[in-house]
Amino acid sequence: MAKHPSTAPAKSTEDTLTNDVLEGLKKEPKELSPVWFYDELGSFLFDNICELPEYYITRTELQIMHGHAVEMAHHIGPEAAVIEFGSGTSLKTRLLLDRLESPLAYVPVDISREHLFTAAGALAKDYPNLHIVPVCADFTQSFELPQFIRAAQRRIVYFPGSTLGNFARPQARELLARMRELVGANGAILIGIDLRKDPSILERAYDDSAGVTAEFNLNALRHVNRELGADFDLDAFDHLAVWVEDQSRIEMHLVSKRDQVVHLGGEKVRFGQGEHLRTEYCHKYTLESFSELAATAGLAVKRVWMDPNKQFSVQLLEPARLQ
Ligand code: AVJ
Repeated sequence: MAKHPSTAPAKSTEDTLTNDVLEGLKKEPKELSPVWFYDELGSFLFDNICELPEYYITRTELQIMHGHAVEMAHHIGPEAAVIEFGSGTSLKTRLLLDRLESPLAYVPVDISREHLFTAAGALAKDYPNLHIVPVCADFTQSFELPQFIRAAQRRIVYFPGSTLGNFARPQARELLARMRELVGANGAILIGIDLRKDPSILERAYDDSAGVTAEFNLNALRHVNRELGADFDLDAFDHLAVWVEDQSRIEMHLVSKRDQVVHLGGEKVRFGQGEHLRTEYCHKYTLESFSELAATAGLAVKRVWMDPNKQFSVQLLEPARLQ
């Protein structure tokens, strides 16, 4: 019988991942990277989050794309190569591609080969004239573009979803700077940025009444258990979403319900009752604070599109001209 190729990470990769996770668990407060949310179940839960009445983000960004993608496309111009950070299964990407004038290529960049090829395959079917060039890479590290993409009229990075909000300021700046380098002097970045608003709206968006976000948060532990052989007890943690005013961000935490010991990679990790494990940052910007951040990465805000209630923004950034 044919053996299925293993989807488990190679031993050395697993050791690296285990060390990364252990390093976070030794911090004060304890931390776990949000990448652990996204296994198959996590991606499914996230899709469900996007449909929740409290989670305004996806719906609002789509509304902005529906209303303004024509204008965005006009600013971008013809024969652009669109490089998306993350793989575009989403409607947002299609709204942009549909409005662009003879786009040259679409380059989704994703660390998950599976996501990448599913997304690329679906788009290839609907856009037979578009060069679709998937790149399997971790976009938080530098990576190479295929040579012919470098030759396009204009290179554009598309980074929807307010995913930049997951990064602390120094990492966000680094990521923006890398995008600027990737698109070059006449390129541009089209990025979705969630805006500051009443904290009670934000806390509800990250702690919905149906409990989907709680399940999504806990799933990070399930994922670590399966992938790295840990023994987190999912029933022994509570979901928490808190607004941290001085950092202008929502933080998702898991709070230990009791004193407990978790085993991982031959080590014991102790949790006290009420101890917090931080699993995600979701920074919320004002137009001013985001434009300041962009400036530190050598980028200028050229255009901002918002919904009528100014809940969310899609912003066009270009390399700032040196004086
Ligand atoms: C996918 C990073 C945009 O920060 O709103 C949703 C992830 N976390 N609910 C966000 C998320 C909890 C989401 N991003």
